[in-house]
Amino acid sequence: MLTTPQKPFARKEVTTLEALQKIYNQPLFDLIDQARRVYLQHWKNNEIQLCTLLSIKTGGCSEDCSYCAQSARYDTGLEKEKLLTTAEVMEAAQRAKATGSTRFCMGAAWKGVREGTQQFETVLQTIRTVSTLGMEICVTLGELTDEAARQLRAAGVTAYNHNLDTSAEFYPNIVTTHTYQNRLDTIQAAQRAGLSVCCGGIIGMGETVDDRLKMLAVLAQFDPPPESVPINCLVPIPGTPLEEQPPVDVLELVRLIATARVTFPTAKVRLSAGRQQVSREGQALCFYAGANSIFYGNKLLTTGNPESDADLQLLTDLGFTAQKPYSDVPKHL
Ligand code: SAM
Ligand code: DTB
Ligand code: SF4
Repeated sequence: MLTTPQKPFARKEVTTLEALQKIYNQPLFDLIDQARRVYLQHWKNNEIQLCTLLSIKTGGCSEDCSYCAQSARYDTGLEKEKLLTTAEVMEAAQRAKATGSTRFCMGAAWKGVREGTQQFETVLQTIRTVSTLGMEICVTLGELTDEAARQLRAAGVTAYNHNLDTSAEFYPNIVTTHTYQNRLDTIQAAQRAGLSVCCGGIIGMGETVDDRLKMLAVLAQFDPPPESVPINCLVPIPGTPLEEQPPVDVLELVRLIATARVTFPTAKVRLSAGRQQVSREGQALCFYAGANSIFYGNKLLTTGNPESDADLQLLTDLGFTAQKPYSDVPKHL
């Protein structure tokens, strides 16, 4: 059974675990057909959103997330970097725009942020500056207060990324320094401030398929639903407790993407971390199953991503073009 979070989000059409299992467990091509039909109802054909990531504050994080290169608890060999200046971030954002990126996502290895601190003021200034470039702006800074969320929105943030990562039941196997409920509280603070939410998870951490579906069931309770749902495949980081995890089976990835597309017809479903391990053909199947966004640029936060040229070639070969910024901002905004 799905455990209901303490403060459930109040969306009426709640999708149950049982309903999701039924969708997920269809013969693969029936599932893909269903997802494709949903996709075609809501999306202009053949556009993929290109999002570029930048780590604006790297490493030294207090949290113990077992998958993360940036936790101070594990010896991952990562070099810590302090918060980048507005000028440094702007330079990277301009490069991203020049290579065709349509969304710029800034990540910081913090447990959370609080209004009124010097570091948060710098981040706000950076957001205001980068937003002049006309790309969509996403930030992922950890836990938020209501006031910090309001200030982010006023500065020009399009979406706040804060992932649930897995089911409530499996989460304590992965993280002990904060709770699933803490994650939900931050997402609610972002939503109360009127920010769109980018929220998804990681597969390949040793969880079951039911854990993945339970995560989708919790996301389906958000009101409004997430604007984007990133599906990351674990990038195993040497030195972390998950360093030896075997790679995810691509067909399981395709099934989850298709199930996410059926559950969230108007969301960007993002084929996120781990694409270096997925062949061009595997990625093509993910797009056919409903993925319509990728991280673009040769680096994620701290690990590698396919080269931009290879991605552009893949998009060309499939007949895709880049989605324009703000071309589909959901109606509720
Ligand atoms: N500190 C913030 C937080 O925890 O929300 C923001 C940064 S954190 C790196 C953002 C997300 O990146 C995580 O929630 C997780 O989904 C994803 N991520 C981090 N390390 C990963 C890895 N090794 N493989 C796949 N996804 C990863
Ligand atoms: C998300 O869901 N995936 C991105 C973004 N949101 C911040 C991060 C992926 C990180 C992969 C591991 C790394 O590069 O450190
Ligand atoms: Fe990594 Fe974010 Fe966890 Fe810190 S809170 S260890 S940056 S995932």
